[in-house]
Amino acid sequence: MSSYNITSLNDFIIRKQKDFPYARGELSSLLHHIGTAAKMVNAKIRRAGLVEIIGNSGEENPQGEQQQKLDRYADEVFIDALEASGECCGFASEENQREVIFTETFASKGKYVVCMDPLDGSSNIDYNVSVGSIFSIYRRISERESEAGIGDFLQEGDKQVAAGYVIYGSSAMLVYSTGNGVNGFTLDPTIGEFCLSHPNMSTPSSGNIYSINEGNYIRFPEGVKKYIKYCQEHDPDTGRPYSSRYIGSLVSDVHRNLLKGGIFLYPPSVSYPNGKLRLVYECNPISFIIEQAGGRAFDGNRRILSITPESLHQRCPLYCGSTEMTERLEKMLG
Ligand code: P6P
Repeated sequence: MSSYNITSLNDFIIRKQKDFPYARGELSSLLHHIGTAAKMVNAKIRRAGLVEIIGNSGEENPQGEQQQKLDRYADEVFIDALEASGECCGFASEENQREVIFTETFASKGKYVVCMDPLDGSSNIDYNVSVGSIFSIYRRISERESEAGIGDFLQEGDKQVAAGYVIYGSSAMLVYSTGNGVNGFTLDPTIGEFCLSHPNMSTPSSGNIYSINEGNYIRFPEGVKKYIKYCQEHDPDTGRPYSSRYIGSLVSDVHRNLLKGGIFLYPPSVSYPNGKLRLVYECNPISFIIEQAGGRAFDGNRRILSITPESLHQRCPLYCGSTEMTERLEKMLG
C-alpha cells in the first residue's frame, strides 16, 4: 500500500472550498499563505537557541512590553505572506500600534483583513517553552475600491470567517476553523507539509484541568476564588482534586485543554483590571475555535464573540473551555 495516505493542509483547504458553492478560492489562498508563513516561523523557532535571534529586539510593542526578536520576525513574515496572497487588504497585530494597510493595488482590493498575535507567549522563547501564532480573519466592511480602515478590524468576533492558531510545541500544529468545525494539522518536517492529524476536533464537555496564574489569587474576583477552591476540593467523577496546569503560553494552555477537557481562566487582576489578554487578536480567535469545538468562552458577563471591540489593543477577561466547567464557573461568578 502506498505510503501516500496523507491529507495536506492545501488538499484539505481545496476540498473544503468545494463545500462553499460561491467560494472563488480567496479564503483558500489566504489560509495557504498563513500555512507557509507558519512554516517559516517554525523553522526560525526550531533554531532559536542556535542563531542570534532569541532575546529582546531592544524595542517595545504597543503594550510597552519588551519585543523579542522572534516577535518582530514573525510579524514581518505574516505581513509579507498576507500581502503577497493578494486576498488581504490590511493587517492588525500586537506588534503594531496601528493597523497596517496594504496600498499596493495587488493587495488593496483584497476581500479580507487579518488580525494576529504573530508570536504569543514570546517571553517564554528564551526558556524553550512552547509558543504560538494566533490569527483571526474577517471579510472587510469597507468598500473594495477604498483602502481598508480601522472599522474593518473592530468587528465582533461572531463576524470572523475563519480563525485559528499555530502551536510551536513538541511538534508544530496548525488548528483552524472556517465555522464548520475545527481541524488540526501536524507539520511533518520530513516533507515540509502540514498533514491532517486531528480531524473534527471537539472538546470534552467536562474535564479535570484548570489553568490560571494562581500567583494573582489574592486579587481575583470572589467568584473565581470560589471556583479555584471547588477545583481543589474534588472532581465529582473521581473524588480527586482537579489538576492545575498552567504554562503561561495561551495557545499551549488552550490547546491542551481543548484536547483533554479543561478550563482556562485569565480574570481581571491588579496589573490588568480588564484582564491581560487582547480581545481582537487573542480572545476572539481562541473563542471562535473553542465554540466551534463545542466549548464556551465568556468574559465573566458576555460571550466573547458578541463583544464589539472599541479599540485594537483592548483587553478583556477570558474564561473558556469545557461547557460544564465554564457553566459552573459562571454560576459562581453570579
Ligand atoms: P501571566 C503570554 O505573555 C500571554 O500573553 C499569554 O500567552 C499567556 O496566557 C499570558 O500572557 C500569561 O500571563 O500573567 O500569567 O504571565
